[in-house]
Amino acid sequence: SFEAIETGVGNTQYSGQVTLGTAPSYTLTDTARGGHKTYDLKGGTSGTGTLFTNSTDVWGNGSASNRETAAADAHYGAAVTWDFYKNELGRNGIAGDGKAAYSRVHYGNAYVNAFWSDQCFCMTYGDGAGNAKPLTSLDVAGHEMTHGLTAATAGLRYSRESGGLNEATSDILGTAVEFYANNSSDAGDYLIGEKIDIRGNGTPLRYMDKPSKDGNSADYWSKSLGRLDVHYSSGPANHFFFLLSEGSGARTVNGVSYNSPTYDGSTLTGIGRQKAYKIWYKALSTYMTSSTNYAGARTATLSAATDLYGAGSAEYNAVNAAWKAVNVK
Ligand code: ASN
Ligand code: ZN
Ligand code: CA
Repeated sequence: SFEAIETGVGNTQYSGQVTLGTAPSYTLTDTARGGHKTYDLKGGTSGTGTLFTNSTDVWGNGSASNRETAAADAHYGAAVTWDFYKNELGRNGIAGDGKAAYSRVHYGNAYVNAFWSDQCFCMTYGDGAGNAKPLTSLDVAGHEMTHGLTAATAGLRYSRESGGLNEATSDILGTAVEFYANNSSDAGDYLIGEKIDIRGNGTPLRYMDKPSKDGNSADYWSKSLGRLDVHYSSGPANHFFFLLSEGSGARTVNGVSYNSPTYDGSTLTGIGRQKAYKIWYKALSTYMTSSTNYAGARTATLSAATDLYGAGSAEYNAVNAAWKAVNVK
């Protein structure tokens, strides 16, 4: 049989007007991407919710007061992440089997978070509260979906150093997704959650060039790193990814200025973010395990760089230098 691939128009809050995968007369069902669906929890905190349905194929109006808007953002985020996995990582969905996860929006009341669940194999987004906006920005969607990818591959345990590496994997690939989208309303950056104002003071949740700018994250590995919350012990790996991609010192990318320090005062030249995320993904999916720590992440990424670019290649040497620059030797 033959199935038509339907698309509608999404008016998102964060990414402008986008094309959404929909099914006829009309639901948020992305037939071209494993059948990913987006549901309305309507303030509930359990179950699947109600599939978004509409009499027209236009979804949301760019404002959070329209309940389809968060759905448009979430549906778009899942689509771009799916395409990034497929086209950049050569991976057919989160589990590599072509099956879609699903998304749920409007979770709870004034909920200021988003999360992945292995139980439902789904992403869930709160509406925010006060200044904090809905948690449906593209980098957050890529971050949450990548928790599913990590669970399906290395399975990095969510505590101590492996937990920091789990969090960093979500920040690294969520950021890669944001760049990959090449969306004029949401240019790529090395900041996490810059659009959702989760702190209410206009600052992003995390900074990859210098993680300590958030007031909590570590820039460098130390023996006590594993005592930090996993969202802060991710710092040295996020910093590694920035240095490997862009190099050290001052740099402006898509109009955002960064200044990335090194532990030993060394000066680094980046190899570009595409090579950097391909190395990270290869390490994650081939060499890392549930108990991988920072020393293990170093050897995993060096093995991945050898596989992809050769032993002693410029890329291999850059991986080595970037880990040294965050005090992993
Ligand atoms: N939004 C958070 C995260 O993805 C939820 C959590 O704490 N796991 O890290
Ligand atoms: Zn996370
Ligand atoms: Ca970002």
